[in-house]
Amino acid sequence: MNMKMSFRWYGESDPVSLEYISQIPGMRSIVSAVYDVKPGEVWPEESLAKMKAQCDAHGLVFDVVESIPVHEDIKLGRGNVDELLEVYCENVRRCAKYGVKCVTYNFMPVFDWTRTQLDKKAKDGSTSLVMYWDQMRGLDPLKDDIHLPGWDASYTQAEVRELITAYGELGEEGLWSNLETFLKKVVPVAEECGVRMAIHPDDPPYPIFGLPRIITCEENLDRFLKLYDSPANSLCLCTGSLGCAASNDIPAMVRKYAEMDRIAFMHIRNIKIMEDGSFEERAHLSSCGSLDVFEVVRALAENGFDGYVRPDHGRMIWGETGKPGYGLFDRALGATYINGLFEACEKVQQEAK
Ligand code: DNO
Repeated sequence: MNMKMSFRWYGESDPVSLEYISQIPGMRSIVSAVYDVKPGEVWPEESLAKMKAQCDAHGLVFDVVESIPVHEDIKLGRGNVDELLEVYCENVRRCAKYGVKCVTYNFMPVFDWTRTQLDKKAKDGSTSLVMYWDQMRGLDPLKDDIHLPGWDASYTQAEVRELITAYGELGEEGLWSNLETFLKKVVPVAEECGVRMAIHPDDPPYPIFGLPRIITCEENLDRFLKLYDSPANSLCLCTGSLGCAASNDIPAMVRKYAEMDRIAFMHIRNIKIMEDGSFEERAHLSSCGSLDVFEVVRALAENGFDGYVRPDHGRMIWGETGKPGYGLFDRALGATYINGLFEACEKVQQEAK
């Protein structure tokens, strides 16, 4: 298989061990980061060296970083942007020095992904992450104290309000322009050191609380890729994030960007879109959700995709407890399913030759 199967690992504090990860059939790469350093600070080389050594010891390759977070001031284009961009570039160089080939990041204002519940119980007793509009409606971050699960708890409510107001004033075009500044500075450095930068789409791919969201749909992904035309400026195509908007045809998007060789990293998971636009994270299998995972893999396989793939969020099953979305069991099932789809697609392709 050309693609490189990978697994996210949160470091030593992760209840899932590297030993267990290495026991998943076909597992090759570890996706991780230095998680104990704030955005805007340089990552200690010792941390990267240690991560590499730990992975090596288990026959795994530490070659994907998720994420080097982008400081809010870079996204907002204020404060010490030049200095912050310099630190960002230095972190890319340091990752490369320890063997990293792909760096994931996102350009979402203030918050990363948005969900209303992280342990919604399904009929079979498994739990997963969900976003229900009836739990969101009526919340106003400028007035209410909002603590949605998974949101950065290090901000005070006053700071959150200030940021939300600043992004409101910046608007989508302002965010695009700051993204362009970021790319023009960071991508040349990535090119120099053999790293592919992979932007993660907005999750979900529409505005939340009026915050601008730009990495959301085909038109905007096209615009993004044109801002800097290089394989080092690529996508982390997350099926579950983009897939929450029914207007995104995920297999078609995967096919298009794989043909262009602009996908560095695939996050593969399935979601079920509900009638009112709410969504639930589901098992990876196509029949469990709204996405055709077979068509996604076929589009990759037919284009000889040789980037990284990871089974994204899994449900909590078989009594496992741990970091929501990031348990061992369901993600291992996801990896095995995805491996099976690749094997089948590639064999059929070979036979057709
Ligand atoms: C959620 C992840 C995201 C992702 C970042 C990338 O589980 O897919 O948090 O890591 O958006 O910067």
